[in-house]
Amino acid sequence: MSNLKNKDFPKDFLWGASTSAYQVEGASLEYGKGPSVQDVKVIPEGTADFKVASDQYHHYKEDIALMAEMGFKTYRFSIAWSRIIPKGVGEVNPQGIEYYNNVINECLKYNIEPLVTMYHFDLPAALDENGGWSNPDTAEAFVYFAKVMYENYGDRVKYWLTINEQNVMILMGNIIGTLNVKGIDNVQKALYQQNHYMMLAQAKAMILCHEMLPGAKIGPAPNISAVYPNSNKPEDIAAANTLSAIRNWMYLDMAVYGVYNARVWSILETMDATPEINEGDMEILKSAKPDFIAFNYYSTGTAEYYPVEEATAEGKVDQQTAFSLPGVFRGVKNPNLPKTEFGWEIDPIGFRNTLNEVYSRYHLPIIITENGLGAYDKLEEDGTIKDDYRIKYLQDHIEQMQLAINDGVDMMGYCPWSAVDLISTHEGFDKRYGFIYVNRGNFDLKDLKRIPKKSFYWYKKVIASNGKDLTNN
Ligand code: BGP
Repeated sequence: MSNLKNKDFPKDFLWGASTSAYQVEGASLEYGKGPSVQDVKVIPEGTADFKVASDQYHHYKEDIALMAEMGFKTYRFSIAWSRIIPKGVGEVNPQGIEYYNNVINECLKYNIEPLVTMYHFDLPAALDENGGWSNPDTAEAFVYFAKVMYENYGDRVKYWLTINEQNVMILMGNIIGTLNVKGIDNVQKALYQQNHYMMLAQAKAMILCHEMLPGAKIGPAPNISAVYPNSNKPEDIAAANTLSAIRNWMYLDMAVYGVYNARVWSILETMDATPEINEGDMEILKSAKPDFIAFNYYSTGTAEYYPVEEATAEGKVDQQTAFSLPGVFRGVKNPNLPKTEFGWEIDPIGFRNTLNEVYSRYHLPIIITENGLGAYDKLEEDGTIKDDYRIKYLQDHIEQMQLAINDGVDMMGYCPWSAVDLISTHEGFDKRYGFIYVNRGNFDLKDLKRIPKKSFYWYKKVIASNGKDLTNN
């Protein structure tokens, strides 16, 4: 069958882009905001802290006006939990409520649909000090936070995302600064208990959303990557399937069907890492139904069988590096794929594969909430930023997304990372993703001026043509 007979993007397709509060806002301890885990973590050497970030707190009007100029139909941003509820539970900060009211209203002024992530890596530090997600009260605090958001913004926000990249927080929490296993011996068991409480928090927030806001839609937002076997040896295929279940499917099987993925559960049993499940938990998990699946896609993974006798300590891994489990699988590099300047493999065809796999498993509409290229952009003497490499990355991914639509995948939107330059999770300000350049360095704040990059004008054309014109000229 030909790949060329492309269906058009749906006419109400949500073109936009994404950011997260702690990476873009700044004003990290101002206007009544309490500290989050991101404000108190140890910042990797040589990279910026999150105090000022892109200072969107003071530039949101300008940023949203530029998004409107690009023709955005949606803007995915997150609400900082500790800006709304400084200690995570209890008192609400009116200045925080007002700030997001302003952001939401500014979006709506331009007919930009707000797509709100409720929790993006920034647990209030006060909750973290009380055990973080190991403490079941944190799940209740999240539901309270959700209620406050629904009450205040539910009249205008129609699209909600529960938790950003829960799978990355469980699997790579040490890299992104969310890990809390202080004083715990069985770390894996603690992590999967935290995961269970997060799943419950998500389920309750989805149920509450449907009760309080009948017209609204809500979904999870994990980081999903198809996983390839490193060969056609059956043991490598089993390894790839297992990694994919651990990394991807456990999170979506639970969010959509309310069940633990059987393959993962059996591995947790062998690792003595199964969570305690209280009476009634599974009923709650089963009765929560997402309206769509949002996911972040940067690349695929590749895995092979990993004999126990070859087990060694792992090297540096992050959210896009496949990890290992001796006796089961090990992540390996894929020599067929080019890499970004930061070592992330680039796989547009893998995007189509991933979209198809997700759709055939869950049959829910899909919105991409992250996809993009981190690079050392250069501000030229003439004031331009010629990010043709980013345009190429996005062109190739949009093309494959269209092929996925042609395959029958129900796509509702596409929000690359990121709308505006912001601070990377662990690699500082110099790893830029935005359509809009922010004039600052890791340590020199300069003037924080906003400058549209070449990709800004390109994306504007893509949106205006509803994805028909992807050319770069
Ligand atoms: C995802 C996160 C984002 C983001 C992005 C790029 O995992 O949801 O917050 O930052 O990855 O990653 P990085 O910032 O590490 O380059």
